[in-house]
Amino acid sequence: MTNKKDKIIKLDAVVVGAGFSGLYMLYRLREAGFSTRVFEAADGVGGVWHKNRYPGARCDNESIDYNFTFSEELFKEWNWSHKFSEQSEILDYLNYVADKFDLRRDIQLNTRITAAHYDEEINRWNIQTDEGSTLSAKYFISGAGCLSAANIPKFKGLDSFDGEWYHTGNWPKEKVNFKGKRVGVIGTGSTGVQLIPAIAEEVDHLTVFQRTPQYSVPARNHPYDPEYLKQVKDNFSEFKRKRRYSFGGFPNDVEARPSALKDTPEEREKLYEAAWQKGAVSSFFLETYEDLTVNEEANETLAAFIRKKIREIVKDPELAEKLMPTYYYGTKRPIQDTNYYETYNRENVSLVDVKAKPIVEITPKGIRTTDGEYELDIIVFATGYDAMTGSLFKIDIRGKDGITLKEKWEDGEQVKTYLGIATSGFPNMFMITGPESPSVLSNVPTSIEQHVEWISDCIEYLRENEMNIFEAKEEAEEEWSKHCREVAEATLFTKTDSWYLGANVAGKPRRFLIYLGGVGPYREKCSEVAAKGYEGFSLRSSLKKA
Ligand code: NA7
Repeated sequence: MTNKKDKIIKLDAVVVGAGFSGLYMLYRLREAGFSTRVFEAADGVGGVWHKNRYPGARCDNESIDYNFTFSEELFKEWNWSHKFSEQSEILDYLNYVADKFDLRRDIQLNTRITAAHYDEEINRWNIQTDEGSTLSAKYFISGAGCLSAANIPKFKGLDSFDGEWYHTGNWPKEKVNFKGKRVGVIGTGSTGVQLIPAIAEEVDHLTVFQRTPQYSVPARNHPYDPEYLKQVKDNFSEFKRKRRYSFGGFPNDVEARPSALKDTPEEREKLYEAAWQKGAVSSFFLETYEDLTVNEEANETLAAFIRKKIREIVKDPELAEKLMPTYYYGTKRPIQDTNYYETYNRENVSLVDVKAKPIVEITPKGIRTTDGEYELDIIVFATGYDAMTGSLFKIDIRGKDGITLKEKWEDGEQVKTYLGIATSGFPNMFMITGPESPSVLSNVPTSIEQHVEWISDCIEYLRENEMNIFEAKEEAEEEWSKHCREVAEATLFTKTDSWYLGANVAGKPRRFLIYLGGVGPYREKCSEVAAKGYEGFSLRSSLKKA
């Protein structure tokens, strides 16, 4: 009798994760004739959209932009209900994609990839899963996502808590009953800002534990006008082209003005007010001024505008001061909301400043700060993710000479990738929206489609040219990493503690891991590299046939 442990499954490609990345990667590789299997730890497809089921969860990129464009038919037959879709609608969409393209037969759910070791001798990846399977693949592809490894701060005493606790990124499928409960929310990032107004009405009392006050602008979400959707769909090709070659991965038609400092205070006020009334982060970022993230003075004009709005909305001036952000606007993940600041006018909502009075421990009854104990029935951790590298480090990935990815990137002086797609020493391993690509500072589905298509084309190229080893060259990644850092350092992004820099996770090295040169220019760079026979990568043939 054989058991799973004895049987080695041989495949062309193994893909981690069944979110946007994994679904499309599977589709492309299967279409190209490669045997491919996707492994997903959760019990359904959808990636972060399967797990982020917390109340208020929705996308803050516009729905018509936040989807796939590889299939015109798919794009045209799916109808988004609102400008900003809620989590369940995006999850329905991804399930629809899985069904439409018959993807499920090659997706193994409830299965986590625990290890992936490159065997140089046979030029294959040996892959282990948590249910005991061993796989052997030519290509190991991560679609694990940039924001999927939950960051639960290591507070003393969490195990002793008598109530319920949840992290927003692993929200249960069953409804959490907040009615009549004393609830504590730790964290005021984009998640906390969505969740807080969504549960405030239901709870008995809500205590928000805030470390950094945030700038947030109104989302002004609304149902889509069918006429608008029709127009976009009728112009699909142009829409797709614009989206792919734009700076942020959004096909934005409104041009920002060059500098906030060239306008008079009255002109600026008028522009900011119009953006505030229109709503959404994109109205500020893409449609006001180009120098907001590179010039401190320009940035302050918008920061001051939002602070003024907070003072107008929050009735208690002392509370308003506690909510006052001071960092450079946009250098932490920009946020949009529905009634966030308004929620603090409610009688049953209070704010605790845990920067001034830090959390000391979780007790059986609640949370103790240096100021005293807050008794709670439920604690919600809206404390974000070990971003960019966390999901990769959860897998024991080993390249040549048994070197782990963590050893190469974290114990070495710097994460280094070439184009955020591959890293030297790890042949035939690809990362979809990996560190040092535009990833989370772009419209992510646009970036995912670009990476998936590039990777799939590359694997086809290797097959056509009878090569079976693909590896980033050290000098190319050295140069790319340096370029990424230089681009980032010319902005204000590196001047603020944020998860973009890993500053939210205790002990994580502080490094900016997102390419800020823009989606369009980045796409052109990747295409140029491919057109030159994958310049900067080493392509060869191993003696043994893989
Ligand atoms: P974020 O943006 O990382 O926000 C996490 C929040 O939790 C933020 O306010 C943090 O404060 C706070 N935090 C983290 N650790 C602690 C500790 N130890 N004590 C108190 N407060 C803490 O995560 P989100 O889930 O909101 O958003 C992540 C992305 O997911 C989002 O951008 C979307 O792209 C999807 P800090 O600001 O670090 O002081």
